[in-house]
Amino acid sequence: MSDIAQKFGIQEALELLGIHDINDGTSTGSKHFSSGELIESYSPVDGALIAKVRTTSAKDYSQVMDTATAAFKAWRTKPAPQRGEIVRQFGQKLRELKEPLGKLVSYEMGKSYQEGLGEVQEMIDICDFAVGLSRQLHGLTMHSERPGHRMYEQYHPLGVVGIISAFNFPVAVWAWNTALAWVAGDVCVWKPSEKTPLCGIACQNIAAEVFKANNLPEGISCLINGDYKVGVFMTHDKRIPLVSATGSIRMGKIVAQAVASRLGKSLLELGGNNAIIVSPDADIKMTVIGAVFGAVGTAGQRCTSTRRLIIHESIYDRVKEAIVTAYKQLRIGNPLDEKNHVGPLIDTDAVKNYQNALSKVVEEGGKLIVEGGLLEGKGYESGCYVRPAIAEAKNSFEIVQHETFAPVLYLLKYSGEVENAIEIQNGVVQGLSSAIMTNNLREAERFLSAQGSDCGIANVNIGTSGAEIGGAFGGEKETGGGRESGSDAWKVYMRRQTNTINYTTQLPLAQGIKFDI
Ligand code: UN1
Repeated sequence: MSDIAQKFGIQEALELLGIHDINDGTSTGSKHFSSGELIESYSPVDGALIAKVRTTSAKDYSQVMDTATAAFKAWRTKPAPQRGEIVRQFGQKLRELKEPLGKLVSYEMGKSYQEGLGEVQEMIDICDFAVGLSRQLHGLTMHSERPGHRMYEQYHPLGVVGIISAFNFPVAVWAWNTALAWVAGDVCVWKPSEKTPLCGIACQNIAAEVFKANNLPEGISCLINGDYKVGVFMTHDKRIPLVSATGSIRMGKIVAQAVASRLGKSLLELGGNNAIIVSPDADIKMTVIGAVFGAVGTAGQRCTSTRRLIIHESIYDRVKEAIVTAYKQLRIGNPLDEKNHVGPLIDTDAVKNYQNALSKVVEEGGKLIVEGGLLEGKGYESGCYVRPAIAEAKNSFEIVQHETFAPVLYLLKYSGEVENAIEIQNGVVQGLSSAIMTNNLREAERFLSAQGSDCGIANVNIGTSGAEIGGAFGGEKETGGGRESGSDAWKVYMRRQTNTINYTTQLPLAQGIKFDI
């Protein structure tokens, strides 16, 4: 363990999370089914090797699927409220382990400890939501056109749900899916990002303990490890009716095509290019807090991160100055140290993408007003720490159209009515999150109307990131159209069945068709 890991108690956190042997993942989570090569997990915080984790081979995968399929047969017979009770216990365990898990998230992924804790809280919240839901998985009843007939619909479990998640929310996005899938009666096979494998093992350990304590079979929660090749096992597997995938648009297109070619369902949460419109009626103080947290929180590596500020020309200079001043206060460094605001990027490839975005925006005619750059020297040895940057740009720039997973904020100007800002906001291929800062009711309602934001999430006087779990989460256009988390997102994890029951001695046909024999 490195000095930083020791100082911030990472070893103790790993122990509490049931991770004892850090040199060979076979001693953790997926013990029986890991015989592939070892992958190494490095912390972007200090560049230290945290652990080696064994990947899932094709043979291991087939054993995992046999176990999951068998577990499904038992799990689906348990009444939904009893499944909810298991999810309640899982949420309770997360409450007990919030600090160590939040710490591991921070150390392995690089987000601030506060955000690591927030991510675990998001898991707890979705468990609470799912517990209540376990008594409310209801369908509708309809009136039949035939006398003495009754019609209704019910939701049944779907089967094995495949989950592919990204490094940036290494634990919460899995929980959004599993908590709902489990109360729905499904079992889950999860491939976490190969950049955050220990977070996956920690979660699997917590879940496995709860299932074991309740004498439930192995296989309700399964973990598979590795890169995209392991994901391909699932996308091509007919035994997986639903694949939920979070990641880049490029990855989503590959997953969607593979799953669709076998007529499976996919739930996609792909890239965003989220904007805040700043109207002449905006509260500037609130705008600055919302925009800065949105742009630099998680070092700009949320799919909901604020990438574009669309500012009315009449207040452009004021807003620009206020934001540039706020950027000067930002402290960048070890995310486990609570005095820092911004941690590292996930790895040095992410740093290259960040640097590339800064040179591209200048090449295309933009101007860097907060220069950014790589931080070097003491505390920055991992080579993953960058300064958040701001560029004045145009929406038509190729780089502005593209999601760069880094703290780069583009300032765009609009003039005239709010419609012009909405047009800019919608003028990208992505459609995840959007916001307007205004105290003008008419503008706010225009932004929320059918002619307004085309995103899955549209906020008023709130930034683009930090959604609560109670709402459906996801986006339109190339963001993929999926909805996870709250509202009625649970329906995608179940199959709907329409039932018509005839309690007469006649067999009348629908649509009045006569057929006598
Ligand atoms: C993601 O970045 O993939 O709304 C998820 C948010 C968080 C979830 C982000 N609740 O920013």
